[in-house]
Amino acid sequence: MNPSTAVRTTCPYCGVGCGVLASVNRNGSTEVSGDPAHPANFGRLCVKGAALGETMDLHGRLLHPALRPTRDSAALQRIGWDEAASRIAGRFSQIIAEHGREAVALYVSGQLLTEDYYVANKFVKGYLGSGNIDTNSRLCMSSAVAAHKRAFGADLVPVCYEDLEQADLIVLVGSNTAWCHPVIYQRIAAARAARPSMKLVVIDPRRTATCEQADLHLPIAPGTDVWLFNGLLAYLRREGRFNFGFLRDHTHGEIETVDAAERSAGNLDEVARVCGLDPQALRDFYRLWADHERVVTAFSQGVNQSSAGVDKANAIINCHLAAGRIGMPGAGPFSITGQPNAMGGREVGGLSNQLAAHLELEDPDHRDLVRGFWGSPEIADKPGHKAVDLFEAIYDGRVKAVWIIATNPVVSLPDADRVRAALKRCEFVVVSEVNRDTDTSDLADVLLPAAAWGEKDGTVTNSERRVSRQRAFLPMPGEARPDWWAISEVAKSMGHAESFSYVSAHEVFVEHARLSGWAQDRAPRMFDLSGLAELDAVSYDRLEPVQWPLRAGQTQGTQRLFEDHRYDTSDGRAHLIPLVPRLPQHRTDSEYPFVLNTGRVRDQWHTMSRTGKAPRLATHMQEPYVEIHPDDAISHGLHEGELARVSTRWGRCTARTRVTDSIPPQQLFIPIHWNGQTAAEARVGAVVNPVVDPLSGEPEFKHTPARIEARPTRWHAFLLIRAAAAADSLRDRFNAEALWWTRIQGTDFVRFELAGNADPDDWTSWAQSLFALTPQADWIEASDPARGLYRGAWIEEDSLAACVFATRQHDTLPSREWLSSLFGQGQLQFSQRLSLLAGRAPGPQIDHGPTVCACYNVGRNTILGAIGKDGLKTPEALGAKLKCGTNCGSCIPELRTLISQA
Ligand SMILES: Nc1nc2c(c(=O)[nH]1)N[C@H]1C(S)=C(S)[C@@H](COP(=O)(O)OP(=O)(O)OC[C@H]3O[C@@H](n4cnc5c(=O)[nH]c(N)nc54)[C@H](O)[C@@H]3O)O[C@H]1N2
Ligand SMILES: Nc1nc2c(c(=O)[nH]1)N[C@H]1C(S)=C(S)[C@@H](COP(=O)(O)OP(=O)(O)OC[C@H]3O[C@@H](n4cnc5c(=O)[nH]c(N)nc54)[C@H](O)[C@@H]3O)O[C@H]1N2
Ligand code: SF4
Ligand SMILES: [Mo]
Repeated sequence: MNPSTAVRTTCPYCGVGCGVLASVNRNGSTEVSGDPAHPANFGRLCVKGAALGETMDLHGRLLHPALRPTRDSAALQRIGWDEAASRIAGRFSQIIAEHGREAVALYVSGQLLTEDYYVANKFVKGYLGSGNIDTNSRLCMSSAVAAHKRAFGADLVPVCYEDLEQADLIVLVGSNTAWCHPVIYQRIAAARAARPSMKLVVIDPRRTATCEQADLHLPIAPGTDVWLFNGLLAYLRREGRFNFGFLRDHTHGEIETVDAAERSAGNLDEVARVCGLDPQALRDFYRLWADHERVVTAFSQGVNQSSAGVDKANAIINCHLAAGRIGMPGAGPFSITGQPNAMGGREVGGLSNQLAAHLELEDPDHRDLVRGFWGSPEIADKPGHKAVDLFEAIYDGRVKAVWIIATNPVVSLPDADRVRAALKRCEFVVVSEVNRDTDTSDLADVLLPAAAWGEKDGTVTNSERRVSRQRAFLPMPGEARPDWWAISEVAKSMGHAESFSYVSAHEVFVEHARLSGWAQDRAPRMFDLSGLAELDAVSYDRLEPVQWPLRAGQTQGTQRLFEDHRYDTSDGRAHLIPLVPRLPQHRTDSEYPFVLNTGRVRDQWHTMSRTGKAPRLATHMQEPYVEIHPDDAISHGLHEGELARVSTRWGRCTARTRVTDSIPPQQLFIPIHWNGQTAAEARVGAVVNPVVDPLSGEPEFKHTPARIEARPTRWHAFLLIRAAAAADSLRDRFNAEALWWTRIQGTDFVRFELAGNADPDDWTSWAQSLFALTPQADWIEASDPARGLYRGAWIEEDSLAACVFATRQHDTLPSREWLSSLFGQGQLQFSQRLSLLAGRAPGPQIDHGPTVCACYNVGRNTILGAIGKDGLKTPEALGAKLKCGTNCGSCIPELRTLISQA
């Protein structure tokens, strides 16, 4: 790639917000690399970022606005944008006229750009006059938001990435940083390599890849973090580590908070018991924390996604305030944000209980200010529904029309089958999507095609308050348009032409920046971007990454907050919050004896709408799985690789068993990514309880009582097929036959793993009908019905077009590796044709094992061989020999684990 002609943009995945250089090759393919000049990543990318180029094809894209003529129809009817906008405006207006403004809602996303988000929020709060806009950030960051507001008076993240490098101790709480924020993890690893005295503690029930670097891992009992940090607070006081000068001058609430901590967690051994920890390990952690002035306590979903999520976050913040470890280099509490623009959404007020620009919905003066700024006819005067409640209101008909933008709630909300039922009952569902088929868009009455990453322009804000540009480098395909444009069209159609006449993202951005500085004298607040309010289009286009606040007249952003120890509370002090720990609402019992935990895998992003397209990313974790401890596997008769069914009071799902002692007994873990497009029965949202935190409304995704059992199956199979389009229709066929399936994207083919409860009447006709073969087709097969064995392959013009292998036991199927490789090579050699039904290359076999390094496709067995036979003992040595870990570095934690295991 030529860096001088590449477009500088920002990665569309996680909240690290890495700078990306993107360019389009002559053949139309996209090439990406890390932007060395971006201060979030200095040229690094993780494997998801590095594989962006593989996700850009238009297969499956929604390219035109469309209507679904009836709810059950699979076929869509193409319409124009004018008609789409006027239909939406018409239905919304009609429903509001009949049922009031509370009967319509928008449900949006932390993956919108700030400009989209700003327009959505302005439309609903200022022009529909309702608080009914909420976002998937409710599922993600809302507990941190509420905790920041309680402690600091506003949603403010004090620290920056450099603080992680300057810290002497980093504590990661409920964060699988190595997989979910890999470039932050790489920065931590590099800082530790340069300064080995730096300590790392990980607090997570599971032993994740993140623990590989840790000096100490505390496998905390799920849901008990408030005890742990209350205990730390009590310990700090006992050990004389309070900063009394800081407490006196800059905080409020110390006495009540310490009292509450002493009462609930004054006895260390008792805390260790409740948290399921070894008392000595707990004491070691408390001592480390007490002894290191420069400590960053970073937290993520193990904290936020809990019915005590806000309290967990405040318990952490309390300790930092008591010790005065905030507003200085290398110290502070740090909520690591998930989505690329979780922060931008909070700035514009995208949650149903916020207004805009850190102004408060429930403050009449603030409402006046914003209404005045917008010149809007009305303004929301009470909070709208929070996400889980919103879908409940849709279910029972209080909300009759919903417009869903850039999120997939039928997969990602808890009690997801009820969410699907709610949308089925809803009178009018609009979905703005990049993709035509998602579990949510399947239920839309009107579909609007959105411009995707690389096609749209705007800004995102990362975890350290840094605003970066996303820049377009591709034309918008078909009639896809940016979301801010689509929302403006509908607003215009409802009679608000003057207020939504934007012609570019730039115009929206400067309005947002102006509002952030608006009336700072009357309503002072730390969030301020007014230094960017005068940008012209050219300087907006050239905008360099910058951290807010950036006040009018300033040219430099602000790296770290609270260095002057002024907070956004009414008394200007930071507030310690007294906390009474409580257990999750739903506990395990004899019927549901396991705690089900859910989260992410290294190489997939959420509902896989983009990462699912990249063959490289499919190699690491290929299928939906459930992690279970070996003792539990034995007592439940479950074996590695078998299908297991997990049931809860809310639903059930099926995934492949992974037996591992990285998860404690009586706990299960299932990843969130698989959905109705990529697997049958694997939507984990369907089994998750809909309990939420009472303050933030964030769901308890990490804790649902569950039971597990083997899923009965008569046969297992895999199928490989060349044509992607044919693969799409197979999915419907498998669903109709009630088979279990999962779909895996390969380089030149699609693979399905299958399981069924009853044999087909005739394997040959079943297999041939999958591919709609004519009698003339070149089909070779071998079968042994008595043993349930069937193998068939379709050869077209001398190359492999498809094959299917079925058997009784899943572990007696041949490796998929060699067969997969045949799709890339064109014509089969004669010897290959002969070996086809054996499923193995002619000659001796090498089994590389499951992929560890996705960039260079290096398998586990190959790595173990190099460690054992060649005596390689470092990731660097392995990299020098095998290349693994030398591109994006995402697999280095796993390489270290393999080295230590060997
Ligand atoms: N590869 C990848 N990266 C991503 C994403 C993705 O989809 N894929 N999504 C992005 C988004 S939106 C988000 S929000 C972030 C999430 O990033 P993380 O929060 O790091 O990821 P999770 O896997 O959801 O959960 C983190 C950990 O919390 C632990 N945990 C569960 N219960 C408890 C508990 O009671 N206490 C403690 N201390 N820990 C607990 C889980 O075992 C899990 O390992 O990742 C972002 N990055
Ligand atoms: N069980 C369980 N559930 C969870 C979690 C968990 O840990 N456990 N985590 C929760 C968290 S933290 C999060 S953030 C959510 C994420 O959950 P979702 O937001 O539902 O997941 P995505 O797959 O990212 O959905 C984004 C959708 O927007 C589309 N899209 C992408 N770009 C654009 C665009 O520019 N415009 C438009 N209009 N559409 C676009 C994509 O194609 C995709 O379908 O999941 C939550 N759900
Ligand atoms: S860490 Fe990876 S996913 Fe996150 S922004 Fe950077 S490249 Fe993208
Ligand atoms: Mo998230």
